[in-house]
Amino acid sequence: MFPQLPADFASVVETTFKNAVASGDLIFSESERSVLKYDGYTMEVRMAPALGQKPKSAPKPDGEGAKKFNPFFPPDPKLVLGGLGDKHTLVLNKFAIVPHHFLCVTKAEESQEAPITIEDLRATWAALQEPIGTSDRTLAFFNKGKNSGASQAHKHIQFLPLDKGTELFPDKVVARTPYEAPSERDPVGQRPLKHSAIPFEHFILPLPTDPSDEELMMRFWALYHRTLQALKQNDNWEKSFNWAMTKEWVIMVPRRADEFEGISVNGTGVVGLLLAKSAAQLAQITELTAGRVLTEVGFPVGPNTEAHYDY
Ligand code: B4P
Repeated sequence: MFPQLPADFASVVETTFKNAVASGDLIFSESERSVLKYDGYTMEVRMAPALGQKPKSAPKPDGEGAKKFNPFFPPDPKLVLGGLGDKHTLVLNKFAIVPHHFLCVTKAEESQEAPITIEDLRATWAALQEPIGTSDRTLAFFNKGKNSGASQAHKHIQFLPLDKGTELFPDKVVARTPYEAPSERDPVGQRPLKHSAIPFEHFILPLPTDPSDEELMMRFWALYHRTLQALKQNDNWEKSFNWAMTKEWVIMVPRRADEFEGISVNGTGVVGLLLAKSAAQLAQITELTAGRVLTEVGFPVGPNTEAHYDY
């Protein structure tokens, strides 16, 4: 059912990464991690000053000139890690701040705005299965829409090997309310969970260890319905959101802005892994608080309308 990762995937990633950095085909920027502690949760900021020099890359997915250059059609052979099933190719991120950051791009020329398919979800699940390098698990993330932090218009899901010991706020939620087999009360795990101390709107569902197509798709759709509802309640019709996933959970966060006071946020940010492109920006996030930044680019936690979702 799930597509097969290329044989010996973890070592293919390590070798291709090493060679691409050495040849200059991959630009790796050093970064420094800071942990911000809040009441009930922690967040992290990676400060990568070299990224501040990087020109603002491609136009927005639906922006003028979005057709210009597509780095994923075809991807640079020096960065390719192999195929994943019939529909996807795995490729290293050309501008990484975390070693072995890779992407899963569609083989066909498909838009980042196109709906997520079961093939995309199967590929995502398959790519989460093998730990890479010294990491013990991987975070998948997806930026959808012009307010989500996305800059490339070709459909791509990103994969970030997490440093050992990284705890993300959805981990806490799922530790308290682990996956439950479907029941009459909740046939497809459709009632999303929230972290009580997180100030911005978010929807989380725990995942089973060996999900079926239906379990993956229904969870994705359950979160998507809440996300659309939140956007509608806030009179926002852009349909921008971030979706992120580990082997344990899936989360969706509706978005209203790409950045706040110059601080850009993508799918890593909404799970608590923020990016600062200068020491000044790190100080700014510390002063504003991560929760404030994330509420400004997302929405404040909304009213509970769960009754609407009983099928
Ligand atoms: P998008 O979905 O379009 O946007 P993004 O991840 O927010 O990256 P962006 O390009 O806006 O860069 P930013 O300075 O914010 O993703 C496009 C992806 O394709 C990116 O990963 C990009 O690097 C990659 N890409 C572009 N051209 C490519 C090519 N020719 N071949 C292969 N890949 C190509 O952020 C810079 C980088 O830091 C991004 O990779 C971003 O994902 C990552 N990042 C941001 N926050 C992070 C965090 N907290 N921890 C670790 N990494 C983080």
